Amino acid sequence: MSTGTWKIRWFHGLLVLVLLATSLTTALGRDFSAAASQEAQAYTDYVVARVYFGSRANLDQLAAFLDIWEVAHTEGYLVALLSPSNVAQLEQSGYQLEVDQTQTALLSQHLEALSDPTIEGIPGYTCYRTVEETYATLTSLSLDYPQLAELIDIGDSWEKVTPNGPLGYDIFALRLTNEELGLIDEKPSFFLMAEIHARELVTTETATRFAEHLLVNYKIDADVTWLLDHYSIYIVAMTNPDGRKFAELGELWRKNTNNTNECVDYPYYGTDLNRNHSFHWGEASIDPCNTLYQGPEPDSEPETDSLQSFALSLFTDQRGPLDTDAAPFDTTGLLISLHSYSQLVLWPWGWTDLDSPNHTQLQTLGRRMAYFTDYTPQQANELYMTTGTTDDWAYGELGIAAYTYEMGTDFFQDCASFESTIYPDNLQALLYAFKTARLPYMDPAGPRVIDLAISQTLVDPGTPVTISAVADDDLYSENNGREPTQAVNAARYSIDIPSWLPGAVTHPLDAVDGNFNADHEDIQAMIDTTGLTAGKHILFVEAMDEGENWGVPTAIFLNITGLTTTFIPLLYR
Ligand code: 0X9
Ligand code: ZN
Repeated sequence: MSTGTWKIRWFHGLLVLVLLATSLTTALGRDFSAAASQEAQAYTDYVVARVYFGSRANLDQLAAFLDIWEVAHTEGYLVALLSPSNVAQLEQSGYQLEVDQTQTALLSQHLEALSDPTIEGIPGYTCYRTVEETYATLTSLSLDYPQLAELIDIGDSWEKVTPNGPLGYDIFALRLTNEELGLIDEKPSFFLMAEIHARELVTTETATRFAEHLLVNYKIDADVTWLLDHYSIYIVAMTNPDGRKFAELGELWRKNTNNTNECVDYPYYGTDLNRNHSFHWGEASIDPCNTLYQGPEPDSEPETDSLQSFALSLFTDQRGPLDTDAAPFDTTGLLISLHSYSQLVLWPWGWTDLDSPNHTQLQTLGRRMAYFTDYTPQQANELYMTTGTTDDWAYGELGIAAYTYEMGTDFFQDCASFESTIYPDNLQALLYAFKTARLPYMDPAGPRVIDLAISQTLVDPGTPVTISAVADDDLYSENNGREPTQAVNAARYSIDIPSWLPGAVTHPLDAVDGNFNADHEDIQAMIDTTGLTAGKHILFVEAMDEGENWGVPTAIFLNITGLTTTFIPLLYR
C-alpha cells in the first residue's frame, strides 16, 4: 500500500473511532451481540455441500432458491450453503449431496472470530475497510480533490427509510472527472458499483482503491489523466451498507435488511437486490426468507431504486424496446457490478439462454477484460439463470454495455490473495474497461497498444523524440473460446487532444519491420517537437486492425522545456 493511502487510512482511523462510539451498536437499531449469538445458533445445522445437479434444467431450477457459491459445470456439481430443510428437500428429490466438512466448520468460526462489535475494522480481514471507514475515505477523497471528485447522495438504504429510521445509510456515488473542463454531462461515463451483495468483501475495497488510484495518479500517469479529463466515472462502492454491517460480524449476509415482507427471523429476512431490478423481474424466489428473495415487486427496494434512478439520470436509452433490438455499435456507456466469487466475467443475458442482440460485442469486451485477470468470460446464463439482475437491467433498459465481475475465490477472501493478485489484476481490467466507456461495442475489437515508451521525457522544443510501442490485436482471454483477430493495419498518434475530439491532428506510426501484416506489430514514430509549447504534453497512441477497428488509446507524457511564461495548454499545466 502506498504512503498516500496510509495517510488517508490514518485519517479514517480518527473518524472511525468517533463513528464507532456513536453508531456501531445502534447502526441498525439492533443489538449486534444478541444478533450474532442468535446467528451462531442459526448456522449450527447448516452445511456447505456439493450438490450433483444432473442436468442443465435442474441447475436452473435449483438456482432459483439455493444459496449457490460455485458451479463446476464440467464436473456436474454446485457448491451451496444448505439449511436443514434444503438438505431434506434435495435428498427427497434424489440429489446426491457431499458435505464439505472444512467449509462447514468455517461457518461458525467466521462468526466466533468476527462477532465482537467493539473491535475496529474487520478482524482477520484488515485489508477491507468497513462501511464507516469506506464512507470516511469517500468523504476525504471528495474534500482532498475538489476539482476531480464529487460525492453524490443517490438515495438511502432500507434501514434509513424504514419508519424506525433513520438508522441506516445514505448511498453515495463518487464522481471522478476533471470538472474544470466542463461538459461533464457530455463525457462518456463508466458506472462502477460494488457490494450489492453484502458479504462480497473484496468488491467494495476494489472500488474504493480504484477511486484512490485514479485520484492519486492524476497528472502522474498519462492514461489516468486523460481518462479523468475526457471521461467520467461514477463509483458506488457500498450499494448495500445495511447488509454489509451484518457481514462485518462474520455473517454470510447477502440481501438488504428489509424485514417487512413476512419474514422477520434473523438471519433470513431481506431482499436479494440482484433479483430486484425491474427488467425481466419475477422468476427468482418468492419466499421472503429465501436467500434469493426477489422482493414483492420490481424495484421495490430503496437500494435498487437509488441505483436505477441514478443510472437513468446518467445514460440515455440507446436500445429499442424489444428484447431483440440491438443497441447501435456506437452506443456509449459502461456499467460494471463487482461481485464475488468464482473468477468470472459475465454479461447479459442472465434471464434467458438466448444470446442478447449485442452478444458478439459484449463477448469481445468480456474477453478483453478477462485477459487481465485470467477469469472466464461467459454469458451470465451460462453460470445459471437469473432474473432482476443489475447487468440485465442496465443493458436491457439502456443498451449500455453491462458486466458482472465475480472476483476471487471466497466471500471472506484472505487478504494475502486480495493484495497479491485479486486487486492488482482487477485494477488493470478496470483501467482498460474505463477506456472503453466511450465505444464499448467497437473499441475492444481494435488492437491494444502496449509497452509504449518515449526516447526522452524532457526535451527542448525542436528536439525530435521517438515513441515506440507494440500494437497487438490479440490479448483476449482464451478461457472460453477464441476471439477472431486480424493483422494490425495502421497506427497513429495525436498530441494533447484525443483523436475523436474536435481539433485533434493525427500522425501515423510505422511498422518497425516495414510492413503492417501481423496481429502483433512493433510500431514507432519520430515526433517533431518544433512549436510545442513549454510544459507537459500528452501523446495518445492508437492502432487499427484490418477490420478497420481502432482500439482504445494508450498515452504517455512528453515534457518540453522553456520559459513558463509561454502559453501552456490549460489541460496539462
Ligand atoms: O447470483 C448472483 O446474483 C451472482 N452470483 S453471486 O455469487 N455474486 O451472488 C451471479 C449473477 C449472474 N447473472 C448475471 N450477472 N446476470
Ligand atoms: Zn454477488
